[in-house]
Amino acid sequence: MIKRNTGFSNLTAGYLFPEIARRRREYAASHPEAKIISLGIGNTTEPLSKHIAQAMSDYALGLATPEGYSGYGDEQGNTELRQRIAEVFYPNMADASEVFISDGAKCDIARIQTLFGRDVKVAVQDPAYPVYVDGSVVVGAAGANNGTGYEGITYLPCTEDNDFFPDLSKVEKDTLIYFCSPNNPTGATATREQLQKLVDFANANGCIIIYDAAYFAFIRDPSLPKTIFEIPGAKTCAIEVNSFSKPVGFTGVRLGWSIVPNELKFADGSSVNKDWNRVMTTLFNGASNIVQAGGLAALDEQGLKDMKEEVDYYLENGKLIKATLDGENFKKLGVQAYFTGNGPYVWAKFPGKKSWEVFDAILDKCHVVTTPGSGFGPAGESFIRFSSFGHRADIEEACTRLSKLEL
Ligand code: PGU
Repeated sequence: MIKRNTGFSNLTAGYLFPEIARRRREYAASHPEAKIISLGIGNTTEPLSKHIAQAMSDYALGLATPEGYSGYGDEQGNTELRQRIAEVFYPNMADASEVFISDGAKCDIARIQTLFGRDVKVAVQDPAYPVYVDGSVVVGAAGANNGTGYEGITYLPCTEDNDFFPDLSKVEKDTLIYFCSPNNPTGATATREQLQKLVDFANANGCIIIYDAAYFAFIRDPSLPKTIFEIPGAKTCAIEVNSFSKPVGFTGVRLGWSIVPNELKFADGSSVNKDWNRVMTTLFNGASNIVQAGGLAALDEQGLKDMKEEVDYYLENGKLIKATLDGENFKKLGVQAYFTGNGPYVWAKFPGKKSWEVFDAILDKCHVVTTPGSGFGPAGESFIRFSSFGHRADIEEACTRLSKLEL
């Protein structure tokens, strides 16, 4: 018989979000009267921009004509879209040969793990988006969980004590560092100075940063960098993964991109961009051409305007949630809530409580689904993540219910 990939036996729990969905289903089955509202998974809820939908519809209809039909495209993506992404988001920072179009940031993170293989050392912010750690375990770059975390992973606590920016001195030389800003789940958005520190550290220590900028479109403070490539030195030490999911509601449509600089090298001097090109051409067959037409529409004048409006809507939701968590009721509970206004998540500490315990209490008493902070790593214990993705009326209703929460 074929042996199981030890990476899977090393994983200690199921993936976080299906586990939350399972608990929600179970609760709903035993409480059919409950009108459950989700502030859990960061899933977009507002309709697509008509402009973008029209572009995809036109492209799809064109496929039904002899002139408009096309089959496989370039695996790295439509040249025009690669150019447009470089121009719009990375002026003087990256060119089209460094842009790779994909079916989303999560899928790129998984493929990046095949790029570095099982022998790489890994460091993550703690708490962090679970895919960095779970994916590393699956490919064997991390071992078993010893109760405080997976062997081979350096956890870098990001807490209120360090203003949610990690102490890099714990990172060994030649480590792959996952860094997410605006951060999921804490919402912390790194400043120029902080990112310069990170880049300088990586360059000095042979590290490569996997910079997840999936929430870049939420940054409203003009002093904060939207891409790691705004930082001098980043091109010799960083890869950026990014996505249309949150900016234009493509969570179901699926479209993302990565930037792998031509200057970035492995220890033997070989090009990371060339190997990434090999991964993308060999293990991926290109993003849907219909969806790429939508991506192009998202980056023209109208598309960019629609993007801003859509993100503003969610940011407004975030403010409502933050105001609720700052209210009298939560003060009594000793809750401290963090919301930067530059990301979609509100991160709240419930002192003395376990995250899953608070999750269950909020589900049971308010019929609101949240995400337990401990699901993002050991330093997330006692925290709850509130997502600001939702229809305004649902957010308002959830806030009304939350403001009466008793624990
Ligand atoms: N990167 C970060 C930091 C994310 O939070 C998410 C989604 C992604 C990437 C995924 O981007 P795609 O381009 O759509 O693949 N995080 C959500 C959804 C959960 C999930 O498993 O992706 C969340 O609630 O954290």
